[in-house]
Amino acid sequence: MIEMEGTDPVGTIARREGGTEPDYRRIGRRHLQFALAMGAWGGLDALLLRTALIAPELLPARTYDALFTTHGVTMLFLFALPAIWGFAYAVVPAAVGADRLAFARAGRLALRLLPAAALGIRAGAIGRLLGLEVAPVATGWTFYPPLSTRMSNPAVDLALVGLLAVVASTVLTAGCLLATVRRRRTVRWLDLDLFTWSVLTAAAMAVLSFPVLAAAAVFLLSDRLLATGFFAGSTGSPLLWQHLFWFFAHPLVYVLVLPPMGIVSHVVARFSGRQLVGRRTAIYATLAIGVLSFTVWGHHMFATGMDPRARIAFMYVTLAVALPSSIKAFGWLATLWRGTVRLTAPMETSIAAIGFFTVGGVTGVALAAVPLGAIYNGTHYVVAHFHFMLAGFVGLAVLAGAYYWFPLLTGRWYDPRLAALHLRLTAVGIAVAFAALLALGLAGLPRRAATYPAAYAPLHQLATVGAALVAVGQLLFVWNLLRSARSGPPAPVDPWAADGGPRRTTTESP
Ligand code: HEM
Ligand SMILES: [Cu+2]
Repeated sequence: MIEMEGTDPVGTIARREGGTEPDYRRIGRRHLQFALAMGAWGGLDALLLRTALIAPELLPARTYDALFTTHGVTMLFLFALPAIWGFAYAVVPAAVGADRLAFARAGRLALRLLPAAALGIRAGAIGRLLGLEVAPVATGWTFYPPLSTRMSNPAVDLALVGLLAVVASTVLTAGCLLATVRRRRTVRWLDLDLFTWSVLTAAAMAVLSFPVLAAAAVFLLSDRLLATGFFAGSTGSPLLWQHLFWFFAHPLVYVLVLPPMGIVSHVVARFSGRQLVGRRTAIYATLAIGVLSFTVWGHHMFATGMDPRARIAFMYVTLAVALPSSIKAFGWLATLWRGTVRLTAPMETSIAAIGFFTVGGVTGVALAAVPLGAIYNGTHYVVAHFHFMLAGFVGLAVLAGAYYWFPLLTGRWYDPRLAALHLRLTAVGIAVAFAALLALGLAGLPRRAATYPAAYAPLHQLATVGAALVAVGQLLFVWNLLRSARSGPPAPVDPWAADGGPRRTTTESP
């Protein structure tokens, strides 16, 4: 039996022994490299969007629509999701005491499907780069009919096929991870660490929700190519798409949020020098979030004229999800409270992530209230809310994971001063960019629009400054990692032992 106290179950990634790398580690590392490249591409989209918003003459409005579509789809499916699965592959098998993956073939196939997914999803842009005249996908990441059934360009079909590849890859990965824990686990269930629990919950949710996206995408493709009438025509129901889509997409949000919660839980406990306060409760809260997320999809549809009684029901279950989520946040704060805090790069990043989680949560609860949600759903308020969660919390937690596991994966240290600067630029940039959008939304400015009345210009300019800070920060991050992977100082086997941590100066002797 593994004794949890004092040891670090997820801080023991197997090292490369004599040049051979375990399958799970390699698949994880490749997922992470893919996510990094795609995050850069989706980030470039975001920069172009922000530029277009302060200099509308640079880009046609139609291009704005295309950019927010590919930005959203890329960030969610090609950056955040692969990054999370990447950490899961690299870390979970060792954390549960398994020496290899069950169904390793599924894992390898999942990895191979990712480039195919990227090709499909980004076919419009790739076609353009090759000089082809393809009209881009400009449906928004939600692909709502009738827009998505009427847009006749093949880029939409290819993007849907790309989404099918994402579904296949995700379901294979989820199955592979679940089977590995189920079959090869040597640690008792309740002794499993919180990161592993959150990955297991996310994997189970993915298995139950992603196939619904696959079905919806196949129906949509068939409406587009075979003129069937699921969502289009006199028999079709655009609302059916919304139900199917959000039945999938709300759980998706928690598939993206739970493992980052696990990373933050782990990092906060590790660098507070103690166990997470309320560890057991946090495990149950994770499972509760997983179950409840399947009941709340209607809160994305308050504005569709649904039966008011249904709206109220969706409102209450949504508010109920806030409870286990706040349990998590209070657990982190209580752990920090009397802990012996060590402000390493992953710790600082996690603390910033907790801050954004709080803002994202509070702005979200306000949206769950039917009257407010109905008003603000179509404004920049929503963009600010979900970016506080996705960029502020998920994004920063992924960075915290990168800073935590980098020395374990590469055996080398990064430069901690550059990391500190990177974190500050990123956190300040995100706060500025999305506080400005929150204000724009409260002033009633609709989202998904390239043009707006001149009075809103100063806040839009401020948001672009914030985005630029984030961009500069990420350049530092990538440079730091690339350089350190080659020539960083060697890291010990347990890099985060109490007396460890990267040295601030290279001349200091241990
Ligand atoms: C700090 C970096 C980021 C900036 C500056 C940024 C900027 C933007 C902008 C300007 C929009 C269009 C808003 C509109 O007109 O409605 C947008 C939409 C979106 N973003 Fe981001 N974003 C960032 C990071 C992220 C991340 C990390 C994710 C996900 C993990 C993400 C997911 C989305 C989604 C899903 C949409 C909605 C697309 C749609 O309406 O179809 N973003 N973002
Ligand atoms: Cu939702």
